[in-house]
Amino acid sequence: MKNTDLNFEAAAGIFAQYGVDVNKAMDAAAAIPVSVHCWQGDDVTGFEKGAGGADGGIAVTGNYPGRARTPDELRSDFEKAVSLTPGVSRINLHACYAEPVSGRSQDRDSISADNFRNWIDWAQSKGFGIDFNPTFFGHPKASDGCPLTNRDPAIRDFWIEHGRRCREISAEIGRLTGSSVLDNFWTPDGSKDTPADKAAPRARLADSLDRIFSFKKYDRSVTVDSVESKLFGVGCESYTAGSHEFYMGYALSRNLIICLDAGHFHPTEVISDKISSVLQFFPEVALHVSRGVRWDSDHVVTLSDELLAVAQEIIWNGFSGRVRIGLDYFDASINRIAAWAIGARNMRRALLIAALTPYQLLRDAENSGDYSARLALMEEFKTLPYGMVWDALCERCGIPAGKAWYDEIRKYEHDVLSVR
Ligand code: RNT
Ligand code: ZN
Repeated sequence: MKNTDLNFEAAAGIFAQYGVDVNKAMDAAAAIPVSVHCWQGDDVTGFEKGAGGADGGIAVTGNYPGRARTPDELRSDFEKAVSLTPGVSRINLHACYAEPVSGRSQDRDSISADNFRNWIDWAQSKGFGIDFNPTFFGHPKASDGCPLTNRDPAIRDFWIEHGRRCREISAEIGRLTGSSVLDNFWTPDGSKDTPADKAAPRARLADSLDRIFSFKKYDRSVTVDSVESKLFGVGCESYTAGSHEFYMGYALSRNLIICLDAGHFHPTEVISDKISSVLQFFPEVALHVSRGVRWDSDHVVTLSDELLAVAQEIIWNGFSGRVRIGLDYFDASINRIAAWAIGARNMRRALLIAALTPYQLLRDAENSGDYSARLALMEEFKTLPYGMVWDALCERCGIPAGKAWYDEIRKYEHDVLSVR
């Protein structure tokens, strides 16, 4: 037997002593869809003429060589990253990744599913479900960072039409793929300095959103709209119209769902703790799994306590069917495909660790009021041989165990990225 098989047998025996079926845990962790964002591969640039780029409070730093410059390059890079990530992946598209139809680019208020035909055909041929996002930034009509709260009704109308079109596109993709599309709305609307009026922009935001969401209703099995709150961003440090309270109230009253981004709260606040709260009142919740370092910096997701806590909340509570997991980070200071794969692998690794943890024993201790045992077991379980099972999961998915996956990144960098 090879080493990884021996390790797996040994690990399976240890988990079995705690009543954990390793194979069941692997299957459960691998089956949960993780929506991988397309925008790590090209620094949130997109492919429109005369528009593009991260602004409105988000920023990509770094200039590592090899950025994807075309849709085909981005698709090929995405495939590479996902091929090194075990489990079911989806692709999360942004409207700014529209492609021209018959050589003509459409502005954001006139795009349709036709602009995503290549993405849809490609995703279907690879078996990726698709999620979608309107793009309310990186555009001349959003240069003041206030698309949906703008005082100019013509600017608002433009973006309302964009939002409506993105909902139509999401519904069309959902119908074509047979897989429900999460259509996530994040808008930068806010202010660098202290506003004299915080209420009026929020009233305009609610009105703009109402005009977008009342326009048509779609079945949940086709598409679901989510709204993503935020506390602050670069250049909008003092105020964000779409705060958490705004969107909790908005989504509940309009029958939408909310999206919790790990970088969008006060730095000591964690999204893991919010999942079981919002799921008391919403049928589903969406996540943007990210990593803020001092600010909403969207660093690559690492295997942190918070990532493990997110995975535990999903798996230990049986919430996997109610949480739409998405990734949201962008780092251009390292190999972008490595960044993509490191974060996506960590999300999956955290799900596997959560599924392997003998949490029933923790809950038994808790339910019998034995908090000493609960703490003792929690600490013991932190060092169970999860890595050996992870290696086995990678091998079952055709990915080399251990650090050997990284050789593929090196090879791709040499063969493909370095000649761009
Ligand atoms: C911005 C939000 C948003 C974006 C993407 C590109 O702070 O997190 O989700 O990162 O839409
Ligand atoms: Zn986000």
